[in-house]
Amino acid sequence: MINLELDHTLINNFNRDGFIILEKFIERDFIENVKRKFEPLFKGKFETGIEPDEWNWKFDKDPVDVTRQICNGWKSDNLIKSFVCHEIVGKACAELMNWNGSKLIQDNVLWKPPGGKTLGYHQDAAYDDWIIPQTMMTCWMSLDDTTKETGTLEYVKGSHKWGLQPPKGEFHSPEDYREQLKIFAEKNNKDLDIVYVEVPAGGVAFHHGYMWHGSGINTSDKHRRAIVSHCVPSDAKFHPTNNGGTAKTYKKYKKEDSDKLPDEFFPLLWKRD
Ligand SMILES: O=C(O)CCC(=O)C(=O)O
Repeated sequence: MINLELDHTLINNFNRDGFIILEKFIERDFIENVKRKFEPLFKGKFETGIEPDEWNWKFDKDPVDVTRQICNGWKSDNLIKSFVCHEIVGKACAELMNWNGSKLIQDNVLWKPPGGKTLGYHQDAAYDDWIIPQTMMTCWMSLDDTTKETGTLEYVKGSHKWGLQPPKGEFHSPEDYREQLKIFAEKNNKDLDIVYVEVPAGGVAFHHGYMWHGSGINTSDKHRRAIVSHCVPSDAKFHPTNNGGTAKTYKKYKKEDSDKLPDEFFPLLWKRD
């Protein structure tokens, strides 16, 4: 992974727009190896013998034209782990958000085949009301060249300053993937400045947990794959009572006598000292 020096310009751009996009992050040599992991993973062949926490698409079972997603592939595959849990990812997330450190709250292994359907617009932090503070920072690493036609990730510039809304609408394959965004924008009188993340394979985008984002249909004849790290501050804690969003899947890792996020389930990626 290419070391990332965050200068003032990048940090200022992040604060202004809610995201930064860089063309080079994963070295070309590694990309094919990571992509080769996708098929066995979605076929349920897990190198470590551990199932991921979410696995929403199975070969020969589910429709071919949807976006395939695994959450916490790091538990099942060591190469995926070496990227999504990399300290460079944790450091960049912490520095952009001005945190003292970062933990991985969840990863995604995403595969949008040709014709693959949409992912609805959402804000990542909306799904983690079960932690304090309710925040998030995402590092999205692309394994393929992306363009608007491949149904790439898209952002609404500056929308990280619009506050946090509870999650609404379909996440997987909604007919109109911008529906919730449009409802919110109309109600709150917001203009939409949409930016498509168009990067070569190995490129990266970092976004704030309040950023409105989603992705359209892959109308190209190319596969689009990405691995994603969703981070929270290293000192984040379980919320005592909130159980919304993804709590059903992840709050089970809370130990009875502690409100800390255990390192064995939420790995520490980087800490300031
Ligand atoms: O790659 C995509 O289409 C969406 C990714 C996403 O929602 C995220 O990384 O938070």
